[in-house]
Amino acid sequence: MPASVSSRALLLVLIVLIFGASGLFLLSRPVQSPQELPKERIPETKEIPEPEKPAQPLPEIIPEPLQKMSVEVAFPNLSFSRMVYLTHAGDGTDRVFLLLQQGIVLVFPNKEDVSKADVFLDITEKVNDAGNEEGLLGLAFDPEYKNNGYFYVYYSAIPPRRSIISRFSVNTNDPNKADPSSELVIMEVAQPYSNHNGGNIIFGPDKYLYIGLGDGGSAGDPHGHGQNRGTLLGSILRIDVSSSSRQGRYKIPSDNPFVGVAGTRGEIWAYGLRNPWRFSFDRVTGLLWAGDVGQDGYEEVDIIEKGGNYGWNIMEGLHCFPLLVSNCNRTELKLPIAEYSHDDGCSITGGFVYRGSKLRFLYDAYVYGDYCSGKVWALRYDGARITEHIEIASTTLSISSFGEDEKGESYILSFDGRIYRFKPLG
Ligand SMILES: [Ca+2]
Repeated sequence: MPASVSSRALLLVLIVLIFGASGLFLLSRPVQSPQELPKERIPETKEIPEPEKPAQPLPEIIPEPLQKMSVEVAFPNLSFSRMVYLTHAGDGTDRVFLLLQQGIVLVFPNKEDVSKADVFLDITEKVNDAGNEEGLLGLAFDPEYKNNGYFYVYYSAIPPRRSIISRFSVNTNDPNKADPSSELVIMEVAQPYSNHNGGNIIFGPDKYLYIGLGDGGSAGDPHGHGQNRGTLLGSILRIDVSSSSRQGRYKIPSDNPFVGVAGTRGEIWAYGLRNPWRFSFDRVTGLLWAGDVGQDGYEEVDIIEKGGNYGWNIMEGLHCFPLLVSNCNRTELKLPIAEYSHDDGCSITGGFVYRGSKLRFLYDAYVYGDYCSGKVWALRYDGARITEHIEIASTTLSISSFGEDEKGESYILSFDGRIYRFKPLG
């Protein structure tokens, strides 16, 4: 009967389609399962953090397994000393903005063969970069930059020794020039020592400005700033600069965790940090990822949550501090999602969750590296646990920072004076 023959044929086609497809699917499955990864690189996840506000819905993209890569120079005609950050204005122009520690912001078009960069801002006269960790350290463009021309910088100054967060404006006649006379100081924070200045500033998906401050420096946090919520040091702050003026330089969002709590500073979003050197929001999930620099033995990756105590100086990574101490009170502490020992480096440089389009096998992965060893790792996190985690590149670079362009492509800044990007092997 024609009807029955046609149903059987249809069934056969369906079977071939289903099994054929799943066969292909099996072939394209990741070769490396999480069980095969080194155990010490997959610490237990203690808690599932709630993102503050997802930036956009999760796209339906199945990332390819993480792969080893090499690096190559991204802009062969450009070279600058002590580059410490790379970012974009978020205004649709796809320009690259580059920070030089001495106090200069450069701007150039995002083209591989670009031959020169323009000076966007030069505040070297204001900046103290005498210490290795001092200088112009942070740059963030206002979420409304396209309309208001505001951007923010973080720099070190003397005397007295302090960190300054300021707003500047773009020159209304030239988009590649800022107006150096437009400075509005938003915040000043006294610094007892030259090291552990933090220096990262970024806007969250909530349009508030997040500011990273180290513990004030020296070694071992001699003044206990990390655990002291009465000081801004050793913390990531969250402030509202949307109506900043000479009268009211910033506001404290009313939903900050310690607003109204006696003996605390309302600006604090999270604390117990030693020197958060680079943190970033995942463009898709809204999670805040940080690299927190360790002291004697361990470097850590944290997912920063509202009100979280990240442990310093009770703990260094997943270990009691000092490291000879075998017991410490871990109650209420947020432990790192990952750590590595000083066998693999000496100072973490936190990066980004890769959301670009050029490297499918890196999509959805948090990338971080080490300043001393030049190693770069990537991990994937499903909201509850790490599902993949490998060393993706072994370089000879002194990685001062990672950077991200407007399209979400990643860059590596090295103190050899070059800007690098990842290059697939083979
Ligand atoms: Ca910690």
